[in-house]
Amino acid sequence: MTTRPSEAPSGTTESDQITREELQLTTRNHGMLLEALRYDVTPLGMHYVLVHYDIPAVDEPTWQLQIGGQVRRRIQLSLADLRARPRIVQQITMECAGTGRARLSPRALSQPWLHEAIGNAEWAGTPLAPLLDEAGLLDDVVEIVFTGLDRGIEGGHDQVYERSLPITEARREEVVLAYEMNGQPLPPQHGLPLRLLVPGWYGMTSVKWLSRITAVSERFEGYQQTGAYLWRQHPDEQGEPVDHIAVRSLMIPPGIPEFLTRHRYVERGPCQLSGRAWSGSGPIVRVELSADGGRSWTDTLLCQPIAPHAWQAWTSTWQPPGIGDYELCCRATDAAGNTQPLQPVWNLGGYAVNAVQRVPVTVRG
Ligand SMILES: Nc1nc2c(c(=O)[nH]1)N[C@H]1C(S)=C(S)[C@@H](COP(=O)(O)O)O[C@H]1N2
Ligand SMILES: [Mo]
Repeated sequence: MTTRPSEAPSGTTESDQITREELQLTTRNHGMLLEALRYDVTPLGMHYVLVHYDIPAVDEPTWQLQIGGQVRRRIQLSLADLRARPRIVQQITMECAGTGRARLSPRALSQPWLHEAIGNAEWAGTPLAPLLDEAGLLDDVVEIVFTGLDRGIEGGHDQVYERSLPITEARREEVVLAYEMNGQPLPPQHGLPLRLLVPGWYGMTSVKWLSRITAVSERFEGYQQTGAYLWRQHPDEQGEPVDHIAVRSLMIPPGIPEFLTRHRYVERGPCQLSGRAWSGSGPIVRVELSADGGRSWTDTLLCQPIAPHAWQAWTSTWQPPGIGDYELCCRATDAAGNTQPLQPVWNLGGYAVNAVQRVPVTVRG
């Protein structure tokens, strides 16, 4: 458990208001509209998008993936070469590690997500492990570094977007280099022409606009690895890397919204509720529902996962006892025994804030 600092640390804001910089980020990046929880596979364009810098310009005919570093044979592959390799198609639920950040105070000045940085797409690509075998990793290799084409400045330094994975993670059979999303070539915002996908890990691991894969014999210390995505309370703390997706559930907000506040109105009578739940330590074993802000809970009907790394559907019929105001919450528990907390747990970067969703609802006569 964590405590929030008495003063806002630098790079954070205590304001309830969204700052100009946060607004700028949220108009570039977008979440998935919660009503899209109704689709098993998130339609193209509705999946959340997060782009740290700019979407890079890619010349597809000349684009090549380079595999090198501590390997016996360097490999270069065109998109046609990659498409000619073994192909797997899998549904993967992705989530940004910053989901829930805007529920914290003080909060890190970054993308101020509430709940919606999620999506479940059908990705097609070629498995990474056989490519690593063909390149032949030297004995002293400890990690694989994935480099994107996008550049920017972050933490006061020029950056290319790069992240690494330990070899055992990089070799998991479901880790793929993806060139299609929902049966279409990757859209520019999702990584055209090629991206890494690491099911079960938060989104920052799944490097977009992939250009280089490098085997290294020392732990990678790039900014996105050691400067960000750390669970910590103070800036001078080393912190714990944020990696696997924390257990979470969401509901489709019922009834109709008031335009500005998005407060929900439902008519009197039985109310059908449904949503999804997922975890990087899945599957989900239980989803509960509360209509009194988390004081009492009832089990919902939970479906089996469609695929090992896809979200699971849940449904429940809520019988409001009468007209009035209610606060609906849903809470998931995964196979590893993790349950969503009732209140957000503070951390400096605002990562993995998986507290239960709260949906205020008025039942009308
Ligand atoms: N090259 C590159 N890869 C990246 C990013 C980026 O900015 N550049 N953003 C990461 C983050 S933080 C997330 S959450 C996911 C978002 O993927 P999506 O936009 O396809 O949903 O991509 C990851 N891969
Ligand atoms: Mo992210």
